[in-house]
Amino acid sequence: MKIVVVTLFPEFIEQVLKFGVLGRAIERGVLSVETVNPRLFATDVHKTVDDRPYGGGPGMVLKAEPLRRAMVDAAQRVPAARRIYLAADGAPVTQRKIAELAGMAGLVLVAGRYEGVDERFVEAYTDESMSVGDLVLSGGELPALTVIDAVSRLLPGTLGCAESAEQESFTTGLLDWPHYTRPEAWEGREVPAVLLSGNHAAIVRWRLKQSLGRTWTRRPDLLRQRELSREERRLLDEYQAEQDATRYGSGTQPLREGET
Ligand code: 9WO
Repeated sequence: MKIVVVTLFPEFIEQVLKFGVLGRAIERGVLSVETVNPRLFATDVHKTVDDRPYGGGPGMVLKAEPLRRAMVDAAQRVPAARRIYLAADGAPVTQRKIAELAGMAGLVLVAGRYEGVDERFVEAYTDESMSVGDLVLSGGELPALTVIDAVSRLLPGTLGCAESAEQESFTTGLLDWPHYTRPEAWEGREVPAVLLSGNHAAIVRWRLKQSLGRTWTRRPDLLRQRELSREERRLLDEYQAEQDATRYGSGTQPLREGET
């Protein structure tokens, strides 16, 4: 798969591509990532890519023409690519969306800067806008790298079978289970005994229960989107009952202000 990033800071993108899973995917030829800098397509002597916003207000806006020329160049490098603008007000990116993108021939990711880009470019030269979270950053490069990283993990050949993406959070529709490694005791905290038992079936069951419980506690919205099997429902009931017992049975209910 080829991804081209339209960015004023190519080095920003290129540095991150050297590391970890992303670097390995590129080394293995599973993924290629290129950058196109709109500044190279600015026609004036000062290489101007931004200008003041019509209607006044703070900040500057990226001009449509240098972006258009950069997009034309990018599209020639990866024909039939999905063209995505990374914006705080874009559609939220989900793992399901990432899986859809991973099945495409190529992507062009546009990373904005300043206060944004001329809307006419977004309308005419991108297919969709995407957000990686309800937050405003200094630019679209980190969101673009987030999308690239998540997509790369789903490309065949990136992860070994041991690192399979199937069991990852969100891929199962649930949050991940807790992880532990040596030593068995650390600062008075023990590794759950089941993980030391060697009983694989019990370990699988415990992990599923923890994933269900964590999703219920931290992201009930995800749980509402997911059908539970009879066994999953039973495990979650067990988890919830244990939580209640911990909360009310052992007298460790934290004192609220003013209580004695
Ligand atoms: C800059 C600015 C300066 C003065 C007054 C208001 C301002 N708003 C912004 C602004 O929102 N800049 C954005 C920076 C313009 C588009 C690229 N930038 C960006 C993308 N920030 N955060 C994202 C982003 C993208 C995807 N998912 C989450 C956040």
